[in-house]
Amino acid sequence: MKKSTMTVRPVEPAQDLPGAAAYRPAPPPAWKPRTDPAPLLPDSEPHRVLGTGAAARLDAGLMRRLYAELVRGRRYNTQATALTKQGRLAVYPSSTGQEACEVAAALVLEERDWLFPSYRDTLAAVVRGLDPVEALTLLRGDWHTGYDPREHRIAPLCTPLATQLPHAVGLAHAARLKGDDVVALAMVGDGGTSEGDFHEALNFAAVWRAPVVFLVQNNGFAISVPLAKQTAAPSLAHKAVGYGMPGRLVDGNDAAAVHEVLAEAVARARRGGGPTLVEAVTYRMDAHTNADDATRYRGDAEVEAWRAHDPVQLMERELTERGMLDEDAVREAREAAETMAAELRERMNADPVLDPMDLFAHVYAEKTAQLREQEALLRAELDAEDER
Ligand SMILES: Cc1ncc(C[n+]2csc(CCOP(=O)(O)OP(=O)(O)O)c2C)c(N)n1
Repeated sequence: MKKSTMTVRPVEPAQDLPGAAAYRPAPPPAWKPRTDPAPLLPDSEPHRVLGTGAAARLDAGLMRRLYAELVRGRRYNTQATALTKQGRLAVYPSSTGQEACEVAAALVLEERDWLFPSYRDTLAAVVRGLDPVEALTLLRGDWHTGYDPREHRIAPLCTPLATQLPHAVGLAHAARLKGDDVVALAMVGDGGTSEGDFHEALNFAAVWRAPVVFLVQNNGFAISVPLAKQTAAPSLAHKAVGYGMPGRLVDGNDAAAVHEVLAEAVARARRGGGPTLVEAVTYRMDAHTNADDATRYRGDAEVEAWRAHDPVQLMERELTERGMLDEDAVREAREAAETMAAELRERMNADPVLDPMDLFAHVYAEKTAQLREQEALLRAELDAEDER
């Protein structure tokens, strides 16, 4: 076969073709991050105050108040849990082990601010001033909320995960538009951070610089689901960076540290600096609720390791060592807690007096014809019952 003498011409680069320059895309404008992510990143270790030199700057009055509320809070948790066993309370999601977060969150707010708790945060509501029995009406099954949210500026204890977060953002944003000096603090669990509402709330809050503080209590579990199966993020506080707000990590059992970090975040929100995401690393010492058996998904060793880092003892030790708390003050705090528990027992042991007609209250601003008809029927039945 005759050998081909044809030479293959290399393909000319496009720029050499006539007119090619016209099609060359313009280089993109120089890219830079829209915000410097460095100041938004959480520290590599949770912030601690107790047991460190930093405790020297503590305000004695505030620390004693935190301590007294921690003692009362622990007693509230054990008493409410006991009431579930006595059939006086349907369900109680205990915050034993998490009292530092509950107490600090409540005390850091001004009266004009708003607290948005989840179902685990009854204690925060009580520390903010809500009547201890009213705080349990939902969990006793009497009422959906059981208290007037406006009275103490405490939104209803929220059972659907993370739905309280967009509520908090909406309220805070509206307040800002109206020129009201209000900060909203919303509490959520580690499991709640996987909800769409968490994402939407944080995104909206950051874009509009809403005066909100998001407090995530990372207590290790969402019922039986451990954090490792909940997120692949380096920490929950790191999630803040993606929204453009600062993320802060704090030891959630150190009430002084939680108060300090939250106070900074509240001040930032108040001066128009926008929202902060705070992750408090803590541990749920009790089961998820009285309907859960925690021994099925976690070992005793883990629980015991956390018992050695107990929020009430941490504070008591620090204040005693610094001479800020004497035996009398400890006894006083314990006695006040016992008095509260005795009153709670007594009041919860009395059967609630509920009016069946309340079924029709608070459903519609203007009742429908059908509802009015049903209301009249029930009224007639109840009157007939009374006459019998
Ligand atoms: C939208 C929604 N999905 C599922 C549930 C059921 N549920 C109740 S508590 C819970 C776990 C929540 O864990 P976490 O957010 O970590 O809070 P914790 O109970 O530990 O305080 C789940 C899945 C719910 N209440 N709401």
